[in-house]
Amino acid sequence: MPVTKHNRGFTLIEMIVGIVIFAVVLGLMTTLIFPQAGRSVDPIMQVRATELANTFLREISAKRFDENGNGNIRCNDDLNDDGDLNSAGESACTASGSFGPDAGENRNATASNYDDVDDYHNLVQGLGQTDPVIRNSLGETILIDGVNLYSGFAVNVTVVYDGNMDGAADSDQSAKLITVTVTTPGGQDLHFSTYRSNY
Ligand SMILES: [Ca+2]
Ligand SMILES: [Ca+2]
Ligand SMILES: [Ca+2]
Ligand SMILES: [Ca+2]
Repeated sequence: MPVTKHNRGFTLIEMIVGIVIFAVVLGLMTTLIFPQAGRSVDPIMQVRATELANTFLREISAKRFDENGNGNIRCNDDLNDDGDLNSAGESACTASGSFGPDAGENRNATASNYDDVDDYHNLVQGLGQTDPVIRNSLGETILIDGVNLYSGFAVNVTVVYDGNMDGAADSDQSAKLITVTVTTPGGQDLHFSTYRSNY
C-alpha cells in the first residue's frame, strides 16, 4: 500500500509535540484544578463542624452557671453584705482549677447528669481521642440511618473564667467563656465560643 497523507501515521516530531502538549495540560490540571477539587470539600466540612459545635454550645449553655448556688441564690453572692460568703445560703463559685465534672457526674451515661457549664471543661471526643466517638447529650453515638454522622471529626471543650469578656482567661468569676473546638476530617481546627454569665 502506497504511503499517502492519510495513512502514514505520526512522525517522531508529531509524537514529541503531542507528548509535550499533554505534559503541559497535565501540569496545568495538577496545579490549578486538582487542588480546587480538594478545597471544595472544605466548606461542606465547615458547615458540618458549625452544626456540631452549635449542638454542643446549646447543650452547655442550657446548664446553670456553677455547681454551687442554686436557681435562687448565685454563687459569690454576699447575701447579708458582711464581706464573706460564710452565712446561710452563701457559697463561693467553683475555683477554676476544679473545673470539670463534679463528684459522680458523667455525660456518657444514658442520663447525663452534667448540670453546670464547667462540667464540660476538657471534654474531648472523636477521632484519635480516648473516647473515639462523638456523643449526644444522652451519651449515644450520633447516628443517621445507622451511620456515624460525625465519623472523622473531633470535639474539644474548654471553659475558663473571663469576667471582662475579652476572650482571655482572668480571675473575674462573673462570666465563663465556653469554647468548642471542632477538628474536621481534613485536620482543620474551627473554634466556636459563647459566654455564660452568673445570673
Ligand atoms: Ca455573707
Ligand atoms: Ca456539675
Ligand atoms: Ca462543675
Ligand atoms: Ca479576660
